[in-house]
Amino acid sequence: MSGFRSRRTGPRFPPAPVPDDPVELSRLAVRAALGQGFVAAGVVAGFRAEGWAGYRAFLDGGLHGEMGYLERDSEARRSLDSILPYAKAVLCVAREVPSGGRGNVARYARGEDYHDAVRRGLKAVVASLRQAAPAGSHFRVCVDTAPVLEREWAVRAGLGFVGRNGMLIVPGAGSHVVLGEVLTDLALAPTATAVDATWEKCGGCRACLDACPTSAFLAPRVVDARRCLSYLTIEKRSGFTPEEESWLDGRLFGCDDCQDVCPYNSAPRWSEPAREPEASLDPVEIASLDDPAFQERFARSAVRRATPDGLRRNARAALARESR
Ligand code: B12
Repeated sequence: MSGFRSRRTGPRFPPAPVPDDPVELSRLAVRAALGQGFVAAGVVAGFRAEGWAGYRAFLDGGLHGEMGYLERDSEARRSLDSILPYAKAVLCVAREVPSGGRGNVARYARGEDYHDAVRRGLKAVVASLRQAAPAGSHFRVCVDTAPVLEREWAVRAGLGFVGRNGMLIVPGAGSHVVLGEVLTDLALAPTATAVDATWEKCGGCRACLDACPTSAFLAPRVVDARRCLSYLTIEKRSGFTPEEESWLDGRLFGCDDCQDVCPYNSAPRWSEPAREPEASLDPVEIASLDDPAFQERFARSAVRRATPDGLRRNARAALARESR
């Protein structure tokens, strides 16, 4: 969930030599990723996004609201070579987010900024790969920092499937994971068999669709971001309409409701208040936090994404609700 500057680089260097043993290199990449604590890892061979038409339909429907960067970088998401010239394969990883109970900050944003944690792990993986890969190979680490359709690539790498709530669900771990990738111009071997891109693994369950407090799902997997509390509290830059404000229910950053009711996400249940201090922010304190104090407080937190104005706006909405 972040804006980025698209790097529309043209070819600047010769493509990587063909590796002697692409299967062994892929195995090494996956082993190194699991060794870094990622809960799932896999390699896709390819560079064209197959689900781009669905992405385009999301934009054409205006479902992205004020997230103009999604429109600006739309074309770049079609193909990974818009990010890394001659890209041929992607290593995809998933990292579990902190566990915890109810708070006014979504779980993925608690504790260390996941961008930093995932990037650190992937850089270590790249260091191992470099030792085994032919000289002249190139790698680019992405953690929601480049125009990549991360969920699609993760599915194609065999990490899991996309549930009705639109989330990548890792069997055994659930959906409370964040994603990252290493793009490379090395011709790595795929670690997953042909993708079983069916959406049927939710069976008849519609818990997430029914639990969404704002009815943001237009259909299974189709989120109207303009109604999603994650968008409203993190990405929306303008003020709230009275209706939007009435939806927030005290949330200050993000929303996990469509994940917390999912049977693939077992314990701990969301019913218990979280013990971790970073699970909840004090709206009184946040409403009066000035810009430098915000920057200092959230320097190493994903909460920074909301911007000082946005987070103060959310805090004011929470306080207005308390005083009603
Ligand atoms: C914009 C964005 C948002 C927007 C829009 C969300 C949405 N559903 O589209 C808002 C602000 C609402 C949002 C909210 C959240 N987000 Co967000 N978000 C993104 C971002 C930057 C782009 C997503 C996007 O392109 N959306 C447009 C739709 C159309 O694309 P899509 O969701 O990827 O859906 C496509 C795929 O599912 C694809 N697909 C799926 N399976 C397969 C299989 C095959 C074979 C093919 C071909 C295609 C395919 O088809 C769809 C159409 O093309 C990504 C990072 C990234 N670069 O991808 C993070 C990301 C999706 N967000 C993430 C998170 C954690 C969240 C929240 C949980 C945060 C929170 N707690 O508040 C919520 C969850 C809301 C939800 N149910 O989706 C994680 C999701 C991890 C996961 N397990 O899936 C990501 C991947 C960031 C990361 N690096 O970890 N987010």
